[in-house]
Order: sequence, then C-alpha cells, then structure tokens
Amino acid sequence: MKKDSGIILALDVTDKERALFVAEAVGDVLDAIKVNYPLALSCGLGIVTELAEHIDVICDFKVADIPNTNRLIVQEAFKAGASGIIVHGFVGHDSVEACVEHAGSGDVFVVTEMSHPGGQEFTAKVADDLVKVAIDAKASGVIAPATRPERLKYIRELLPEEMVVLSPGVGAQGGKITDVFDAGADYAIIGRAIYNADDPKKAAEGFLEELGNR
Ligand code: OMP
Repeated sequence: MKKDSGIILALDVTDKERALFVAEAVGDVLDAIKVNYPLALSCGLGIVTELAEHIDVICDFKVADIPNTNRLIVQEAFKAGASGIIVHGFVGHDSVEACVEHAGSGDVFVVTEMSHPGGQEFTAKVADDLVKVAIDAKASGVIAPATRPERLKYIRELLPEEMVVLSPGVGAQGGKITDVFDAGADYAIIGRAIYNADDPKKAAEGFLEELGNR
C-alpha cells in the first residue's frame, strides 16, 4: 500500500452511485479505500473489483472464525481484488495465521483495542495479547484507536518498526488526525467526516491541511 497522504477512506455507504462518486472525488487524496460490510453487502463483492482498478482496497471483514473459514473468506476477498484484509485476533493464533498464509503477498491487519467506547470493555484489556498475536502471525500491521491517542502510542511501541498501524476514529468518533500521526500511526482511517461531507474532496484536503499546519 502506498503512503502519500496517510489517509484511508472508510467507504461505509450503501448506495453504489454515491460510493463511486465519493471514491472518484477523493481518490487522488487517498492511499487506499476500506470496504466494510455495509458497502459489500449492498453492492456485492464486485465493488471491491471495481474500486481496485483505481486504488488499493482493504476489505474490512473483521474476519473472526476457525482457520478453515478464515482461509475461505480471505481467498474470496483477494480473488475480488483486495490488497489487504482486516481480521480479529481474539480468535487465536491459528485463525490469524491462516489469514496471513492465504493472503499471500497481500496485507493482513489485526484489530487490537477498538476505537468506540465499548472497545474499553473487552478489547482494551487484552490489547497486549492481540498485538502479540499479530506479531507472532507475521501480520502486516494492526488497527489501533485514534480516539485514545495514549493507547495508540502504547500499542505502536509494542510493535516492531516494520509493522504498520492503521488508526480509525478520526472525525465522527472524535479523534484528531494530528494526534494519530503524533502517536506514531502510519495511516488514519476516516469515514463519515469525508463521505458525508457536502464536498468530500474538500473535507479530505482539510485533514491534510490540518496536518500541514502542525
Ligand atoms: P468513521 O467513524 O465513520 O470515521 O468510520 C470508521 C471506520 O473504521 C468504520 O469503517 C469502522 O468499522 C472502522 N473501525 C473503527 O471505527 N474502529 C475500530 O476499532 C476498528 C475499525 C476498523 O477495523 O477499521
């Protein structure tokens, strides 16, 4: 995945026309587009193929099953054109290892502490273990919360340098893009603050300006 702006768009819209409009409007400001269930379920996996013709696509399917089912999900996502996939670590080493093995040269990102308030209930308590699963399985990186920059920094420091950190929670969830990069993340994942804006391109450029004005 390239790294220019450091911004990954979470394209959680359910209308295909709107999705393609937003993707085209902000495409040159982004490093990748993340496709989650809302878009994949409403448009089918073909949307991944369509978007992947223009930009790297990460399938955020939060894969969380036994190794064999994980393998099948990962294979379908990459066959559709994804270049990365997001998986859960709480299912254990073997399940995450199956994802990494079958992603081939594609990226696997493991969710650690989640960004929403409920993320503190369970995921925060086992964040160190989730990071260890990601490291042991040789994942490309992890997902860590923009909403808790001190925790994001802590998680970054547990990781070897070559692993990347993708951080959701900027904008609608209250996180600040400057905090994300100050805490050592490699990419910010931003959804509603861009795709719900009247002018998505202007909104994306606004985040870049914020970074430039630090
Ligand atoms: P916005 O809150 O609209 O910016 O979207 C955030 C995106 O990041 C959504 O697609 C979420 O599913 C995703 N996300 C989180 O918000 N929190 C997490 O802890 C993990 C993810 C994720 O795995 O991407």
